[in-house]
Amino acid sequence: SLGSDSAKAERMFRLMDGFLKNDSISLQQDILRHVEYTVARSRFNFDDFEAYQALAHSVRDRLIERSHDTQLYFKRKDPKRVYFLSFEYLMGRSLSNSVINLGIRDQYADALSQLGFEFEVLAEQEGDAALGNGGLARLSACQMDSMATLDYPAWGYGLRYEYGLFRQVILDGFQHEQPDFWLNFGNPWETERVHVTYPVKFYGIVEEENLNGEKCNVWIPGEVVEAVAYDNPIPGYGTRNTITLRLWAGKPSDQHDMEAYNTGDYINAVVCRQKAENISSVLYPDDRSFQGKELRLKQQYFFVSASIQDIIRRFKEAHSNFDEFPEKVALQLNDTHPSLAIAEVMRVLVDKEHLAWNKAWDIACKIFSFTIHAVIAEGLEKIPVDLLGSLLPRHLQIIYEINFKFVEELKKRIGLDYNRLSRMSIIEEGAVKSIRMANLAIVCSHTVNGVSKVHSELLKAKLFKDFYELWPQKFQCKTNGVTQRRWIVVSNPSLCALISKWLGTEAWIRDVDLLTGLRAYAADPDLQQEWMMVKKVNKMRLAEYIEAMSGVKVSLDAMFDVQTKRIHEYKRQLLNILGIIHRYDCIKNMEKSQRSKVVPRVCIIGGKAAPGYEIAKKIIKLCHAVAEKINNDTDVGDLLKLVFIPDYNVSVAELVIPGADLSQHISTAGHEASGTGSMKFLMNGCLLLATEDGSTVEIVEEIGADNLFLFGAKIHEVPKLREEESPKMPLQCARVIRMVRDGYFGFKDYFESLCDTVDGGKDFYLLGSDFESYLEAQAAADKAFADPNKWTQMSILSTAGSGRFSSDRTIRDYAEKTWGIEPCRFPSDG
Ligand code: GP0
Repeated sequence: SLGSDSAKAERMFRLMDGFLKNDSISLQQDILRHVEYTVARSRFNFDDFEAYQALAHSVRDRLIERSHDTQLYFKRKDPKRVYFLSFEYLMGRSLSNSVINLGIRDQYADALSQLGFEFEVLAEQEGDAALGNGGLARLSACQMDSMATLDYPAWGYGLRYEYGLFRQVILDGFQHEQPDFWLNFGNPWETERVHVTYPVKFYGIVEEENLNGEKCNVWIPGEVVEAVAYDNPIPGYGTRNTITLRLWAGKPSDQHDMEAYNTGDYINAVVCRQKAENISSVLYPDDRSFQGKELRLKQQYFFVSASIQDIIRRFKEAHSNFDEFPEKVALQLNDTHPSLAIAEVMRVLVDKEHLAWNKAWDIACKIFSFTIHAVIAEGLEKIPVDLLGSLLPRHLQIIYEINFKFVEELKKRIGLDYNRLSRMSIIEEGAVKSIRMANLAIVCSHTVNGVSKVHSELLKAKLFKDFYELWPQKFQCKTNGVTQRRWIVVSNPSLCALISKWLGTEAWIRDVDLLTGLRAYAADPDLQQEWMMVKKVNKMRLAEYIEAMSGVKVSLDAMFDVQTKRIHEYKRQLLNILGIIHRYDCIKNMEKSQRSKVVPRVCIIGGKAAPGYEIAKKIIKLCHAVAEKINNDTDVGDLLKLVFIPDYNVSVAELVIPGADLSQHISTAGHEASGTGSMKFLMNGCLLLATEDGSTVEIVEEIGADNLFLFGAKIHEVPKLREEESPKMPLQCARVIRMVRDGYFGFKDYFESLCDTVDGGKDFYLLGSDFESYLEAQAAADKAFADPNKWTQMSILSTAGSGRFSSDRTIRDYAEKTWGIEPCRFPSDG
């Protein structure tokens, strides 16, 4: 009975002595308890890594308490929830971020120092969770932090890859990929939910059956794999709310094997079981290029099916009528990767819940929204019909049905314009008949958005013009943002303290618009002095790392000029390197007396190339070849250094970004959907040298064109420039390419095809055309750097103007204008 239940609960609560305490003695006891009983080392004999593990487990206990409170509260209030479906998350490390968001970092630091440990040193023991490729994946991580902090009733769903993004190792200047088996020493942040498992089915056939006189389709699958939930707590800052990132892992299903065991094929059955685990084993390392591979499709469906089953189960716990589904559930598709969810929701509603097609479709259209990250058609996923048909026969039928009804409707609206009809169709006829996943997502979603103003406009004017004309009200813009908790508070503690001191409050950590308050002091010599000191400290950290990494000693007086991001032709790391060669060449040819005028530079480049992307790999090699030449030229000395930082990832970024003076975001205009790296640099008071692409356009609006260095062709000029008969090739550009071709940096033959991309008659990314303008922007940056006060003022204004690029702003916008959800805050701040 209820009485005894509550008595039982009360007794348990008393036994547990309430919640965990955060005073220094309790924290020390907790850490030691975990050393002894979790890590199973003697309390008196453990190393830094074991201390980190115990520390992490003690933090995890506190996260679990809060996430239980949060979930119970959500359950009680039953608000509309948003489910964020993303195939990739780049979480990086969790320790510092967690204790900061929990508000107990200093307590932990004290407790540890009394045990003879340093918090910072232990935090360095943690490896990165790198379950994603680049911008899209880190964006998901930033947005989770904002959803938690802003108290939204949100869940993240994804895949628990056993191998994250490959580790980049450089040998002789060439990139090699090493597997990232990140779970090797266990992952203290996750909780395996052995009871939260769902069967996910593949292959087989569809049969028509009679159900109470009505025809219905029954899918008889050929393979079943079990999805198991792993929950990762995401604590908000300045709130008790702690939400969940639920990642699915593949486990063999018992249902599946019965037959084999009975027929005596024991060995084969066990081997088969192992295959199931492969589904979630490895992340595809290709950034913005889709792979029509069966395993990839299996991963997508596995993730989608488990998530939808989980969402529907939670809904059904409190509701019995699917009419209420759209009032309680919003589903966000982070790019096309999870868009099979549309077909899956339809399948469940029609085949399992026996709703009429139109009713089910009506519900589906009210719950889905879709974010596009791609810029060009080639970046959009297409799944061969044959592949989908064999793996998911019922889903293929459903997609055909959706398309049939859509095209019928479309004919009524636009007439028999066959060109347009075939462009808009979800099915692409052609050599390989395939499903256009973006079209499927647009047809079903109530809201479709780009990730910066210019990107959203491009979607309407080019990529999805036909759809925009049909449904203008669906199209929105949600400019990306990054979280200041990770990118200032965690990664740049000195700057964090300085900002709070001058603003007289820490409130900007939750309310980022307050950063504009720094504008009033931008010209204040005292702030400038302190600001320079902070930059110096961060440059020192970075310089130490560079020396340890590459043996190159760099001067702290030099301008630290950084370009770190995935290697892509459109991001034009090659333009940067050619510019560096030009600078080197200029210094070499300069009268000795002139050299004192040169602003010394440390050029830093970092980023991974997709393993199969040959040109990108050649860019990495060229960077090393040029660095070898320059760094060993005593004649140039500290005037110019070039370093490649290997294995760029979230934790390396936390070190690099605060130490940068200048950062480059130099994509060919019209190619970067948004760019989110630039926002992190901006927050850290780093000046940008950039093209007018993606979100840079909005950064200019916010901080003013005279506080950054802009150059290059504008978006609307690019198509014309590409049409020109013979591409522009200024002398300086031709000269540096000649140096590469002549073997000045060695590897003559190997670099040939790379040079061809610029002077081979096409120059698709317009390096030649933008070259002079790039050099001018670089010269302007040199000039500004020579005036430290001016530079520092620009730096302060950069941080002051970065508030608009917080993911808090982005998420609030999604919540209000797309998802229709409201904060649901646990009523306590204890
Ligand atoms: C875009 F299409 N992005 C894709 C993709 O497949 N992967 C990916 O990381 C990136 C964009 O390139 C971006 O411009 C954008 O800001 C980011 O997605 C998040 O929207 C890189 O910063």
